[in-house]
Amino acid sequence: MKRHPFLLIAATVVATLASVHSMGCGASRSARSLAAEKVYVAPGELDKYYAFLSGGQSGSVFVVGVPSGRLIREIPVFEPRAAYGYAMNDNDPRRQELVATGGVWGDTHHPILSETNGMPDGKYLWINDLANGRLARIRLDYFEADRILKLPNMQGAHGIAVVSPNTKYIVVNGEFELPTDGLVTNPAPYTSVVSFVDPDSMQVKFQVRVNGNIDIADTSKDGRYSFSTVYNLEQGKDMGSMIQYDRDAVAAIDIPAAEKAIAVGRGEVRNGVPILDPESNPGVLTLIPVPKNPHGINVTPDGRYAIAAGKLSPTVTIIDAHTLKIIAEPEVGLGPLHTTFDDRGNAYTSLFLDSQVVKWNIDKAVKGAPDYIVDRINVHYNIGHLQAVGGDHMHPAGDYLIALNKLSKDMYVPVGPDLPENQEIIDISGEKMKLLASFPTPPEPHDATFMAVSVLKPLVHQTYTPADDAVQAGKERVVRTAPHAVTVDMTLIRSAYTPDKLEVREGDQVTLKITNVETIRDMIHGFALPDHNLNIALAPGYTKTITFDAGKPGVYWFYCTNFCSALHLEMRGRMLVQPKDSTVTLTDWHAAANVQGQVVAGVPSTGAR
Ligand code: K7E
Ligand code: CUA
Ligand code: CA
Repeated sequence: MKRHPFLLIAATVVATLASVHSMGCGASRSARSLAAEKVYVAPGELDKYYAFLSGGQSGSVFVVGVPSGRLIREIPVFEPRAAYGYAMNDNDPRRQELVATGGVWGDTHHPILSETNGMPDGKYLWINDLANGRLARIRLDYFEADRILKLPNMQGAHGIAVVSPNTKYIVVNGEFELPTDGLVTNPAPYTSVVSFVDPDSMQVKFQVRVNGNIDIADTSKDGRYSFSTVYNLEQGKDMGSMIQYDRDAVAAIDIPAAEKAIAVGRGEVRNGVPILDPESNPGVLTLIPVPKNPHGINVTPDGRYAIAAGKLSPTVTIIDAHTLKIIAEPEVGLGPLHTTFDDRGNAYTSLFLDSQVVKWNIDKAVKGAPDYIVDRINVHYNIGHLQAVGGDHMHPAGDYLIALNKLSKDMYVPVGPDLPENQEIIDISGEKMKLLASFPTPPEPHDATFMAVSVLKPLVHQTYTPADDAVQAGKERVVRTAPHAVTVDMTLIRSAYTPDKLEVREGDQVTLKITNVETIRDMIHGFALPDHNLNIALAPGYTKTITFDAGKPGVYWFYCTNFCSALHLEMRGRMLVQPKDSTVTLTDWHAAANVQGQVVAGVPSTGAR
């Protein structure tokens, strides 16, 4: 049979295409399923690690499961939130302090975990607020911030680090320099301080003055030194003058030497905190020269080296963490920002300009061997921090690494002019790095740290222990305590408010104390009040107190915001606000009386005022 030449060509092309197609797709499909298998966590199964990611300008901390990349919880810290918000309680003095020290918003960059023997012990997580110079502590048994500290004598709390191996202090770097006496008119060069904060009392024990903006922090594994990168040794007040010198520094503070000087009263007390001036206290501060405007500083898990990232220089500087001598300055690529580690002597450095993670062998780099670069992998796109599981602790796991990328470009469906940030999970268990999966986050995680789920699982609480002043079931009441003040003690349990009716008058200040008296885990109830800027939620055992203005006359339904039972929609109650000049008699409300169906004697109208 004679074949038409065109058909023959067409058939060949189709066959070729088919074979190419099936080959390409087959190969990528098996690579994909291999990758998928490493990050797939079946429904009902648990992740192996928590990753705590800073939330940047969101002011929060994101808790992500690894390897799945699932967002498990957002911990609101410098951010008001109905449930779990920091001190979301009007009569909590921490609330007023928060507002007075910069407001309820913040810019979180560096999550760090409390350590015992150089490993996370599951007690606390700290996070900085760069914007307002604050440090927050999160209790990991509740996943809630319990203390926020405003740091005196400094502005811009940037790098923070736990003093290893047993969390002696939290080191906080003051990034933005200030006049030493705090006076605007002082013409002297501005300086800054590194703060040493007690982890339990959350008090600043002492500060050490350092010239030049102090950026990122880490500590030696033996508790001896804190290391901070300094990018403005010039003490310039504008960008041009901050990049004059060829070399800036890593500031190494000898912690025992500083403690000794403080103990003999060598600190100058300012705002209640002693500040050590290194010039009159030799031995406290060593400045190690590194290429200009460095960024990250990371100590190797074995405690031998501190590695400073060049940022403007394509190198990292390897410093001996005991002698403080520079050992080597290997080239790694363009825009090195941060470094993390595996359990096999390798370092992984993020390259912002190259959009890569570079893996390099520390011993080889130290010895000057030419083949110290092990591997490079592209990330998407423009990575800032990176963290390997345990890379910031003494025993890294060497399995997963998260790349925290600033730009996602076309990785996700478009969501307006701004796109989510892109975090990528990379398998570092082999010689070559393998990109496994990516997940988006709201802007903007700067850094991450990991903890094994097995450490925290037995420590996490199921319910709150009720506070001493919790409202008890049967003791609910509505009482007029002053001519224009009403106190309400309320309880919540599936699925009702007690009391479910509040009578007040225009111009009243209402102080509402609510306790969720549920005793089973996870049974949250909400209390949202229309047109009163009031939206709170309470976990079992929790009590919150809110004071608010009764507002305009009318009927307002408060309702539960958390689906709690088949009668969740019916979980509602009324606040009746009578006009100022109303002659209606308001009634006090008492639980016991209510149960007996008696009317409690009315309180006279306060219309005449
Ligand atoms: Cu590099 Cu604030 Cu840690 Cu951002 S900082 S990237
Ligand atoms: Cu309580 Cu819904
Ligand atoms: Ca500089």
